[in-house]
Amino acid sequence: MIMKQFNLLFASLIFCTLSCESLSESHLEKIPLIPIAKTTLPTGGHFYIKPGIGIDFNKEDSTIAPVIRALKTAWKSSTNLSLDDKKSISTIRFIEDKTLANEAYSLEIEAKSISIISSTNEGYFRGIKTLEQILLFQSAKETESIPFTLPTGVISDKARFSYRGSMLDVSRHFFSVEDIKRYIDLMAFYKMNYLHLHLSDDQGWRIEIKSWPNLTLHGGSTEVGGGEGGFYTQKDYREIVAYAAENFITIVPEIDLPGHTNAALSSYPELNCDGVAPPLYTGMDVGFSSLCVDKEITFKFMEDVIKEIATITPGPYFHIGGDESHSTKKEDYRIFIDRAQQIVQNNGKITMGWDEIQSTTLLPNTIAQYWHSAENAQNAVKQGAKIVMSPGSRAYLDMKYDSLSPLGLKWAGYIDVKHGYDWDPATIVNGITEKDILGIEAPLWSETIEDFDDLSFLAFPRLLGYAEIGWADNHQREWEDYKSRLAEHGVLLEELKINYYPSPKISWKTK
Ligand code: NGO
Repeated sequence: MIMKQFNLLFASLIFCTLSCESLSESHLEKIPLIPIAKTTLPTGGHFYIKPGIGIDFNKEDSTIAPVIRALKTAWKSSTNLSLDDKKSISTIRFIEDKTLANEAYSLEIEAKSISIISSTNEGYFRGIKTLEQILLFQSAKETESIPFTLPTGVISDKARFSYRGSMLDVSRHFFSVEDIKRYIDLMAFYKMNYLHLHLSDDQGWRIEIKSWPNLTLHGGSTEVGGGEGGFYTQKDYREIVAYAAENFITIVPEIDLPGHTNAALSSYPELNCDGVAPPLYTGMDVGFSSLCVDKEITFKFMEDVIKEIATITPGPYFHIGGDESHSTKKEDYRIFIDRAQQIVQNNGKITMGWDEIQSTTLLPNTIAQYWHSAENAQNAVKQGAKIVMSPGSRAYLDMKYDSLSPLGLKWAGYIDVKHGYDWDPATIVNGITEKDILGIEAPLWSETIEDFDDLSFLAFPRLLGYAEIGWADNHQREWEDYKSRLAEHGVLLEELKINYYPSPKISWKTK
C-alpha cells in the first residue's frame, strides 16, 4: 500500500505539471459531509497524502491524548499510513482559539498543512471526524489517474444543540459491551455526544448493583422472548464509560422508576407490597409493574441503586425513567419522583426523566424528555425545565420504516427516512422553542431486535438524519440535498459492514 502511495504521488506530480484539472474536480464543498458543516470555503488546491506527515500539538497538555489517538486511527484506517510525531514536510496542527464555542472548530486544509482550530478537545475531536469523512470519501475515489489528495479550503463549523443523543434499550434484549462500543464508534463518526442506556425494565435488570446482587443474577437472566439475557458488571460499565469518553461521548444511565420494574420486583420479594415476588416477564406489555410506596425498603433500594451507578458515572445526568407508571397511584407517583430527584441531586447528578415527570414538582435543573405528550412537554417548560426532544412519531428508531419493515413497532406510525429527517425540534411542539431545548435524542427500544444486525437495520440510515438535526442549523437542512449526501454514505456504511435499511427512496451509491 505504501509503495502504491509513492507511485501514485510520483505519477500525479508528473501529471500535475501537465495539468491539474482532474484533481480540481473534488472541491471541498462537494464532499457529502453528514452532518453538513456551517460554512465551507474551497480554495481549489490539493494536500497530497503521502508518508512522513507529522502532527504538531502542545505536548505538555496530557488531556489532548484521546484527540491525537483519534487522529492517528482515522488517518491509518483511511490512508494506511501512520502519522509521525516528529517534524516533517507537511503537518497536521492543533491550534487553540479561546474565542470559539465549546464544540466549534475550523478545519483549514492547505497545500502543506492541515490545521484544526478549536477552544476545546471536544472541538478538535469533532474536527477530526470531519477530516475522517473527507479522507474516506477521497480515498474511495483514488484510482491510477486520480491520486489520493484532499481538496484545500476552510470549514468552519459549530453545533446547534449541546445534547445530540441516542438511546439503546439493553433491557428488552441485551447487547454486549462490544455491540455498545460499535454503536459508540458510529455515533462519534456522526458527531453525536450522548448515549443514554436504558438499563432496567420489566424484562431485565442489566447493571450489577453490589448491594443488591439478585437484581442481575435473577433479574438479568432473561429477555423478551425468553432468551438468555445478560448484564454489565460494574467493570463492564466503567469500560463502556471510558470508551465513550475516548470518543467524546457521555453516558446517561437510566433506571426506570417506579413502573417498568418487574425484573427488580421479581428479584426481591420484599420490594412488593404483598411480599410476593412475581415471575420474570418475557412479553412486551407495559404499565403493569410498580415499586411499593408504603415500604421504607423501597427508598433504601432506590438510594443504593442510584448511588452505586452515580459513583461510576462521570457524566452530569442520571435518568430516572418515570414513563407509563399506570399501576402507580398519582399521589404515590409524586412521592417517587420527588424522592428520586432528591437522591439524584444528593449524588451530585442532574435528573432526567420521560415527559410524564412534569406531573410532579421538578427540581430547577431537571430535564424532561419529550416522547409522546406535547402537553406534558409544555407543562415541563412552564416549570422551567429544559427539554430533550424525542418525539415518538419522528425520532423513535424502533418505529417501522413502512408496512413492509420486518422489524420494529408502529404505535407512533411509520417513520421513513424522510419523515425522520424533515422536522425541526424548535417548531414541532407549540410553545417550545430553541431556548427551551437542550437537544435531541433518538431512542432505540429493543422489543423486536436481537442482535447488532437487527439494531443496525433500524438505526441506519435514520441515525445520520438525527445527527444532522442536532448539529446543523435548520436553515441549512433541505431534504433533496440531504438525500443526495446520504446516498454517498452508503459506501461508508457498506465498508463498515453495517446492515442498514436500503431505503428505495435513496439512490444509494455503493462500491
Ligand atoms: C415507549 C415506552 C417503552 C417502549 C417504547 C416502544 C417510552 C418512553 N416508554 O416509550 O417502554 O419500549 O415506547 O416504542
